[in-house]
Amino acid sequence: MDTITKLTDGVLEGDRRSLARLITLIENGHPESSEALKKLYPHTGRAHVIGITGPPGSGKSTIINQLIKHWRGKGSRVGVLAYDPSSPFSGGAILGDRIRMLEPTLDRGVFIRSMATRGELGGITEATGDIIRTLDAFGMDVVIVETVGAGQGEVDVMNVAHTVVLVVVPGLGDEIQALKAGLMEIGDIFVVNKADKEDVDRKVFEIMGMMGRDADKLENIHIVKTVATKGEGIPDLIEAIEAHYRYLRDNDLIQKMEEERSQRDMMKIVVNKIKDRVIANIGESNLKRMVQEMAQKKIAPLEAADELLRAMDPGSLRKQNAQSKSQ
Ligand SMILES: Nc1nc2c(ncn2[C@@H]2O[C@H](COP(=O)(O)OP(=O)(O)OP(=O)(O)O)[C@@H](O)[C@H]2O)c(=O)[nH]1
Ligand SMILES: [Mg+2]
Repeated sequence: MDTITKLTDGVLEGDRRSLARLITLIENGHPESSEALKKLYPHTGRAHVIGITGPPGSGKSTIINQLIKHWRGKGSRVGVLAYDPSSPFSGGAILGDRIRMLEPTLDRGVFIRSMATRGELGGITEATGDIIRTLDAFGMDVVIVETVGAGQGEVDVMNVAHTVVLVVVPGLGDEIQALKAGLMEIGDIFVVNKADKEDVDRKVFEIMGMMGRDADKLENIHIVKTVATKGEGIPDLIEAIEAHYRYLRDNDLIQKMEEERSQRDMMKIVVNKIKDRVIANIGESNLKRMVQEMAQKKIAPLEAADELLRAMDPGSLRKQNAQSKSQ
């Protein structure tokens, strides 16, 4: 307990080692990490959370390095949470520039954490929201979450990010299917990266086509062409991200998102707590018996669940007791 208090205080005081250790505890689902999160909560709500998603190798980490470089140049503090097995982060350095690769350890305004993806598609886990809040409480102005766009993951990134940037590259036919299957709806900003390759404009038109819009409405859609390795188009991307954040703030949408997020978080905790109580109430051996009976088809899961919940409800317990007494 002592350690948790120390770690929490450390995070609020801006101590990076405390931050790193607390994130590990949260990631591992350490029971005491919820104490820390409770204490950090009033200090959250300041950071702009940006999700960057897209197919493997599309250049997400390279783009993030450029974004870090820009925001650090303006004095903003940046936290990155990357579900990114290849993890080529250099903290704003251009790839290949070996000296600048040392930057993240020297620059106290950047904190990059690569996470094991543990097989979840896209990588967003139960702990992601809590880790973002921890980075927020630490004092990050921007928190970036990188996820591999493969399956359900990009949809989940919406639940944790204010602004979602979808990165695609020219000439990848198979990803079009994925885009059609709902991916397009989640992006607030579309980046066509590797614009130094052929077929860039075709890609842009494809995206517009999928969005059902005309070429002359291009300015209304946030589609940005970038060559991340050279930093080309990055100022446009930054402008699009900042404009999106302004739009959210000016229309009270941040507050609305926070409300939805809080409700979702709370309900998840309620469900887990009820589950724990139900199990504690019935006891492991009774639970095992019920499970066996369900497997033998003597009782349906719905009946078993009702029975468990009835046993939990003090009102019905009282009724049962009264009935058995009067008999
Ligand atoms: N030609 C070209 N190559 C690029 C560009 N942006 C990134 N790359 C290269 O593409 C490769 C993948 O870039 P990453 O930034 O690691 O891509 P990623 O999306 O983070 O990859 P994963 O995290 O593994 O999914 C690297 O070799 C980059 O140097 C670009 O604009 N043009
Ligand atoms: Mg990456």
